[in-house]
Amino acid sequence: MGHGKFTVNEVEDRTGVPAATLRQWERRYGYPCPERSSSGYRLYSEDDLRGIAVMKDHIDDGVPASRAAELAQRPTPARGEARPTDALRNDLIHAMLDLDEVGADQVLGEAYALHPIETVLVDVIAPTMTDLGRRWHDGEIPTTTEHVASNYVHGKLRGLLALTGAHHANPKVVIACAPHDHHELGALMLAVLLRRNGYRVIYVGPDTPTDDLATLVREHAPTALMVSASTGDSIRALEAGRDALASLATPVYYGGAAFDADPAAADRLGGTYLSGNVVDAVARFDHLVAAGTASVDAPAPRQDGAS
Ligand code: B12
Repeated sequence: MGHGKFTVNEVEDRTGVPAATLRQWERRYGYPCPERSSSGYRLYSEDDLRGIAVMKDHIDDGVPASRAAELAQRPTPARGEARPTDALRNDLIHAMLDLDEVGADQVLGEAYALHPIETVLVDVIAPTMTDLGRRWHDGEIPTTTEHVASNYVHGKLRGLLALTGAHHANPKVVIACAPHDHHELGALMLAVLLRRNGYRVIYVGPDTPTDDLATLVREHAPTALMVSASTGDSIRALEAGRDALASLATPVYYGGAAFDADPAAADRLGGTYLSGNVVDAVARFDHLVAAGTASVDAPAPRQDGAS
């Protein structure tokens, strides 16, 4: 809004964007769309000036001009005002529907700047994937869109995991997905959050045979084994290999969408169901470790930070 008072040449002087480019943007992207004087000259407002500067910055950063034009037209949040997570999630979903990784990076950048990582994982990224999964299931989006989004999120979570580094002296936790289960994003979130809480994480990853997992756990004697399962088939695969994990001295915790739908399956497997979302699950696990009940053996004392 605001009254137009700058001619195209004045805008060029102030923003460094050539007059010809401004007219081209207007023609192609409908932005900026200045008022016209009675004789037909373009008159840009203060808001236009701000928006043009924003659009130029985005383009300089490699954002496609059409997307930059959209971003330039958004109302700027007041300083220090955190946009709520549902708005960020909506933006992330739309960036993914557009296969726009640059746009997604911007949303996540804003999210990390304004909210704790825990909140970003559980309230922005996880529900984005669930929403895309629903759209895929309903035939609204092709498999390729879901794949682009999964791979994008996978890369981001791997990056976070690498950034959180490995700890050496703290209690060790092994994390793996059920046999044949390629749904890895929840397990990665769990790994990131446990590391942030000071645990040493051995991240095994997707599709892990139970016999091999049991061997690894016997050799490394972690404080806990955590297993993620996303489908009913995965629970059946775990049940088929029940003895390998049920006979371990190490306590086994089960989680993931399949256990959220059928928590009793964890009991049938001789393990413990850890509550639904990863943040609550890690908090509960912390509590068990502090109380000395997470492991049959007394856990190593907790130390804060890396050693
Ligand atoms: C991404 C995705 C994939 C990707 C996974 C990529 C990857 N690298 O992880 C790929 C393409 C591989 C895939 C494949 C398939 N998928 Co899929 N997929 C999904 C999708 C869209 C999102 C899953 C996801 O990442 N969610 C985000 C994570 C963060 O959330 P979450 O898993 O719920 O985990 C949360 C908690 O449970 C917790 N958590 C997770 N693990 C653990 C573990 C512990 C110990 C704890 C404490 C907590 C915890 O943390 C998370 C955050 O709080 C879902 C849709 C949906 N509704 O979820 C379908 C979905 C899970 N897939 C489904 C299906 C059917 C398949 C396929 C069979 C499709 C096919 N026909 O090929 C294959 C099976 C492949 C296999 N053998 O595993 C179905 C499962 C139905 C069912 N209940 O059996 C779903 C629900 C889609 C649907 N509506 O039909 N999929």
